[in-house]
Amino acid sequence: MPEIKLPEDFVTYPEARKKAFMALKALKEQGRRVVGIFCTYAPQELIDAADATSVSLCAIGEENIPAAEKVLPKNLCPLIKASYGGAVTDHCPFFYFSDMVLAESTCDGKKKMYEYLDKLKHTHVMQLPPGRDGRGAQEYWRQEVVAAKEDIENFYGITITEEKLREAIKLRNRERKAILDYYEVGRLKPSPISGYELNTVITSNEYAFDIEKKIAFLEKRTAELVEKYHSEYEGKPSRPRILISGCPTHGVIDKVIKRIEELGADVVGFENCCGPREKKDPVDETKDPITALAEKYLRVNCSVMSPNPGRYEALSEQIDDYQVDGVIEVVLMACHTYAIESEAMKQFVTKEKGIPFLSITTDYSTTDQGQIDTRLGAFIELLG
Ligand code: BJ8
Repeated sequence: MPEIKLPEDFVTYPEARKKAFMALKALKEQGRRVVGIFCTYAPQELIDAADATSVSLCAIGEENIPAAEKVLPKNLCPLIKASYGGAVTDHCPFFYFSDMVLAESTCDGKKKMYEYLDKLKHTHVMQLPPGRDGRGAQEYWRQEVVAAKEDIENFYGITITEEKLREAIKLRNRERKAILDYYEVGRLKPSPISGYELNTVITSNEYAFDIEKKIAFLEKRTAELVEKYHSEYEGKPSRPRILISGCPTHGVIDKVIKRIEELGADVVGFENCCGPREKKDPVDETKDPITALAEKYLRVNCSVMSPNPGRYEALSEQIDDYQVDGVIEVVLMACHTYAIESEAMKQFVTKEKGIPFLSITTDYSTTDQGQIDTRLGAFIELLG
């Protein structure tokens, strides 16, 4: 079985979460404010500017699902069930330590789940417009950013100043740049980085609460990888290069991402929320901060937006820039918005971009691993 290229000090996602739990506990003991988030639409700068730590809440783990199914329907996306299950059972230490949750009305399942979550802990739901280009959408969403800011202020009895917002925007833009540079190592051919590492590190980094340290870590690792490319990989043959698209993959890293690489291909990029989706797009530092945040976060290319033209543009650019040989789309079971976009994505990738496309629908269980391996194996063989 081909070996996956990993750094010596590689930390798996479960290990990173365990470490983060201790770090967050220490922060709480020092009296730090903590706000939980779930989604890429969450304007983290609002939380930073409130002198609070934002933490990604657990949305993975098959063990979290049975408790959720006591309240939520079984035929719901595993990410939503694991989010609620982790919270209601206290299996998610980050939810336990959060003072409140900043959420958004993305898909129907998530927004209805938040009604139950709010009974456990104050959950502010920002109401997204159904499409980013609809009449009044921008101004409506700007008002939602204002409302979220005011709710955080009222909750903590503080004022979020413009100066604090500007500082937060600058810091998060530097973080975005460091993350983007790290992702873009995947453009090198042959890739010196494993997609398994990319997915793990970026997802684990959501638990690195010191942003300056996170930036320094990513800059160092990016420099090491570029150096490694020139000394070990440049000019050598490449394995088939895969781009991942669709739903977030942090709940299926081992089941899908790692398996693709064990079966002989390189995952070189992600066109999903585990990838550079929002990192490529900094917040405009010259504008009024609330307007700039509203504009930036409404540009996230998620299938909950209708229409969602940005996803085609992002896919097209990434296929070219990362010299991709095939796209594998991961759709979480019962995720209607990504499932519906799937046929259009297939047509776009195969007809417009002229490369093969495979869509896999799965959940967090391991019962379909054999079937997934068979499909991945056949696809990779097709790519040669
Ligand atoms: S911005 S992708 S993180 S919503 S997979 S819960 S859409 S039924 S996770 Fe997502 Fe924000 Fe979009 Fe990104 Fe619903 Fe689909 Fe489940 Fe989903």
